[in-house]
Amino acid sequence: MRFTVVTLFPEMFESFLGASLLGKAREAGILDVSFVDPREFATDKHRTVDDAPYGGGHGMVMKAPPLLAAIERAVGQGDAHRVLLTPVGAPLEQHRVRELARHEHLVLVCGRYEGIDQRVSDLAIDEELSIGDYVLTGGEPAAMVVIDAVARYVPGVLGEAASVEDESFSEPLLEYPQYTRPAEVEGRGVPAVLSSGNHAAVERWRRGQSLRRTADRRPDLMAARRLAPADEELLGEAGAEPLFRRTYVTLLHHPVLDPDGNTITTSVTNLDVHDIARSTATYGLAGYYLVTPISPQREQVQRVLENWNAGRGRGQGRARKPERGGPRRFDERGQALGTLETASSWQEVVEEITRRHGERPRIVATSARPSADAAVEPAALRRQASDSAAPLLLVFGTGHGLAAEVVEQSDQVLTPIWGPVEFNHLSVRSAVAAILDRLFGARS
Ligand code: 4FD
Repeated sequence: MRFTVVTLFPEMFESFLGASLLGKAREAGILDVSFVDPREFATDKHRTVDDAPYGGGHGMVMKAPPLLAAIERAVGQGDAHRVLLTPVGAPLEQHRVRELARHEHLVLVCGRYEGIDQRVSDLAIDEELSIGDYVLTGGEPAAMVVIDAVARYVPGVLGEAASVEDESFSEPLLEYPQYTRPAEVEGRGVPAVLSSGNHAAVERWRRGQSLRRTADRRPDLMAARRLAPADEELLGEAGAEPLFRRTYVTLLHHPVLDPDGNTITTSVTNLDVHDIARSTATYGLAGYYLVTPISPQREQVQRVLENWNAGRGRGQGRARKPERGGPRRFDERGQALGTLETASSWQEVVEEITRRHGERPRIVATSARPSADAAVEPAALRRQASDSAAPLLLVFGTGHGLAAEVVEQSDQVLTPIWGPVEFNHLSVRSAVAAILDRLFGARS
């Protein structure tokens, strides 16, 4: 495998390429890395490679002619895949790395200054890549990342050929924790199963840990692959429940606000009963509590529940065309409603969850308006809540949102959902779905 790096600073690569596995691979002739410096192709006596941007503004832009000439030299006679490292490129992910490794010759172009003339990319680049959402003073560290990640796929670079795919992101599961001697470090030991000599038990433990880490830290990956029944069992053995299994949604019809900011009680609507139950079931949550102090409305919801549970709605009765998929639809609806319970106050919900888990839930209020106090982003909430074993209660308000007393008694407030415009009037059903998807959904 051959890399040619177009850079003003080839010396930056020296220690990186000399050390460890890459150094050995170069010595063995498995990897070839060479450099072309665009300054060699500058034509004026000062060897200028940058200039002020057309249209004005601060900073300097890399000129096209020396860079184009350098890329042409880097490509040479044969075929090469030309990559520009830039913050506006496509995110580099393992599957892209695997594809890059299929090319015999990669030309990696490193920019400096505030960027490069767009025509370089238009005329002489096959693909723009970014190693992440941050800006570097130059593309060189990004090129090193590409070389390192791609080289792992070159046969002979890693010790055993088998170990390339056997790691994080190949199967979309995070790696399990590793331990080596000594047996005790500052009072912390090693999980006993790893010293048991029972190979099958070790494999089970490792897979359970991988699943658990993925469920907690990267629920987006978990949602993308979904849990097989065997994985469910392993996850159960791997300690505390993953966050989604100890997360509850509650929908309050009291105390909530009217448009003038008065505290009121709203009426239960059928759509909120069914649609939110379907959302909580879709993301595998522990429960959905519908709260209203109006007992006839709780009883009405209970009757709906009993209907489904007693089977009148589950495969017979009101299905218009039961012969065409009716029963299955009813079963799924019944399964969704299985997560639903009613309560007369939100304090009752907190008490019930506390009873079930032996621990008070972390209470997180939601609001469509920016809160005065620091609000927590969904990703930060997921990290914090995953780190503790406590259950999580997400509180949603009907009407014009939760009364101040609910927000005050919550541990945190979640940041509002925004699109790119000022209009912000999601139904509570849509807000629940959007927030659950941010916390527990797959990313495309
Ligand atoms: N996130 C990355 C790559 C390069 C870079 C540069 C245009 C700036 C971050 C072309 C603008 C190159 C990355 C150099 N910063 N800086 O992959």
